[in-house]
Amino acid sequence: MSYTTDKIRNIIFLGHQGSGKTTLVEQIASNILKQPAGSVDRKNTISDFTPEEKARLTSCSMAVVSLDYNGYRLNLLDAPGNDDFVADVIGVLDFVKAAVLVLDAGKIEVGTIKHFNLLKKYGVPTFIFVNKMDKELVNFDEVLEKITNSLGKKGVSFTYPLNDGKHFNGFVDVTTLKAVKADGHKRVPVELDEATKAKVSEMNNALVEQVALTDDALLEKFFSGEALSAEEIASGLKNAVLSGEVAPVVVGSSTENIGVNTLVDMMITYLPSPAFIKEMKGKDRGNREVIRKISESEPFSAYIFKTVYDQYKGTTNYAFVVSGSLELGSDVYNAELNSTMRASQMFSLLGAKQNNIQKAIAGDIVAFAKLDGITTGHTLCDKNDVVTFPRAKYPTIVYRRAISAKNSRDEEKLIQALYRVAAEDPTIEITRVPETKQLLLGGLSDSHLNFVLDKVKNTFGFEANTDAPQVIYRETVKREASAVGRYVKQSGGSGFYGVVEMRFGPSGSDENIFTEEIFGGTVPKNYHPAVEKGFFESVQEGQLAGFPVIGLKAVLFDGKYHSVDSNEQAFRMAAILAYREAYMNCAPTLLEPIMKITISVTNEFTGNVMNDLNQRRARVLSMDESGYGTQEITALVPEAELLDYAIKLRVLSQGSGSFNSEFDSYQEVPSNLLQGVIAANSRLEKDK
Ligand SMILES: Nc1nc2c(ncn2[C@@H]2O[C@H](COP(=O)(O)OP(=O)(O)O)[C@@H](O)[C@H]2O)c(=O)[nH]1
Ligand SMILES: [Mg+2]
Repeated sequence: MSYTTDKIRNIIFLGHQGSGKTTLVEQIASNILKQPAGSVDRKNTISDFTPEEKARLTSCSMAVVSLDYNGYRLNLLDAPGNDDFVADVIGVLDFVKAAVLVLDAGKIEVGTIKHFNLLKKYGVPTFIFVNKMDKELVNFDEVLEKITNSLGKKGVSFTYPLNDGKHFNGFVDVTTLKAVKADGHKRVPVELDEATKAKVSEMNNALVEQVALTDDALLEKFFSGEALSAEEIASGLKNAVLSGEVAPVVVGSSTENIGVNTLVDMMITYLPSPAFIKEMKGKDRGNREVIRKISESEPFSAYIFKTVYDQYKGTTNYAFVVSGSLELGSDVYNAELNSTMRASQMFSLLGAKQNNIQKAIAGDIVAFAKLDGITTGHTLCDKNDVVTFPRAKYPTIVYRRAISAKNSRDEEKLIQALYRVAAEDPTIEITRVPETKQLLLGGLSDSHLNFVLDKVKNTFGFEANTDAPQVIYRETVKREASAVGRYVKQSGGSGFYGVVEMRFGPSGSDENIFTEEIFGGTVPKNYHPAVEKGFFESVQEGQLAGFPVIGLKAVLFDGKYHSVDSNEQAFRMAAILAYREAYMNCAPTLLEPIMKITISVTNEFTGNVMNDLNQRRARVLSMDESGYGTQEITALVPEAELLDYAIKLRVLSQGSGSFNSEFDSYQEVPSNLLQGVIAANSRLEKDK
């Protein structure tokens, strides 16, 4: 089917895990494709197709389900509700500006609030689908009140249930006052009883008033008692939805297939085409700003928002076509890799199923296979009209574990497999720490890392052990001390002769400094660099616990040399000996890394979080209201107290909290903890 950009709807389905997003998308696809709907529990949905999803009975990765319906192209993005996989969501919110927030029978859960705040932050016009209306004891009026209380005043009812709870069998469209009822597989119109009619007429009036409020001329018409035309109401509602003033609330049941078709029709009417974002800004070869309109008449460009690796299919890249169009078999260019490649395999997606396409146009979501080196965050463009779009801003890595292979022979292969899996997820990071030689796997939480390790095991068959990462302390000194270093060996052959007197003490900053105050050439100038070299080699390892030393100043102030046996090697060694001799007299101590963390948590849990911070030696810097019902706390906390924080914060805040952290400074380990830290972390014995 051919379609134009204005007929495309890219819609992301969000909401707490288990609210029914996958089931809803499945039902929409089933209605449109006229095929039976799969079920999450029977592991046969279009969206949840990976082995990890089938094992967990929940989405772990965002699936794209592209459907043709009444001349429209629907690209439905079934997002995972779990926070561990938020990268998939963040990755598209710069350009997907239409969403359906799915609620489980009107429960407003933590994940739902988080997603709602995210949609607000990114300015995404949103529908609220009150799913599972068939469940017992659901009372829609209470649901509406909860929506108002927890999500702000935006929720406006576009449909109203005929019966609540297990008698739920139909609904009224508040915009048209038409009602439908389920009769087996059929959906039949019904007449409203007087009470319901009165109720929904009132709601309709409120809706029309909302519309009138968006426009002065309409408001005048409304208050003078004149009826607004159907077109005025529809376009007024659309504007209110697009501006974010109104989030339409629609009721239904995905499993009973009630309200699903109405949702689809309303999404098409009220949610925008990709052209809503008008343009995307990028950079050209010379780093100058380039603007691409979401239009077929611009040069081709596309942004890769997701990369998936499959043992059999290889790597697939999911792309949002920002501008222009692309014929199958054309060349595409990537500026970061400076490479041109052929788009030889291009698909539309139905979950795991890839349907070959001949052409992709601005605003559409498509997939490419066999694009060498291309991965999430890359831009594809026309070689003659280069553009690179900025990457999505992903959350920072907050949880790390040291990884080693269960079977040490597999170490190299395990690492390669980890890199493969990590390439799919911008919130997974692999680093080798030079100081400890540990291989660290970083991500968003314990369960997030376990997911990655599970996947490595399922896909490649390698198992890993995990361990706590080591904090990298530093050493420094608090007072001055001097020492003599003598390196003298004169028995037989060419000898060694170097004697230095050096003073060591605090440098006044984090830097190590070497100076000299030699009078009368007791150590000739040409040997000073060797002394300096010996000093800088020494500070790689402190004598207290074996950590690198910072903030140490060394002054070479006296010494002796021998006209035949002195050489650079002798003076280098003499400096090392002087350092070793003096170090423990300089009142050495340990410095620990202090992180600056920013925590976001819903109001009700701030007390928990603050109490816990106190026990982590934190210094709270600020606490501010941020977003609807959430607080932002910033604090300085020793890294050693944060190793498990990603897990603990979830517990403390019932999943509502998140945080990010960055290195701030080094600070002295408190004296009451010093001996314990040295005992637990000393590298001196191990290394010798
Ligand atoms: N009773 C009822 N159960 C539903 C409905 N929609 C989904 N479910 C069930 O809720 C569970 C979670 O659904 P799923 O689609 O995986 O939720 P997701 O995590 O939001 O994708 C599954 O067991 C579904 O069968 C509904 O409308 N009514
Ligand atoms: Mg799901």
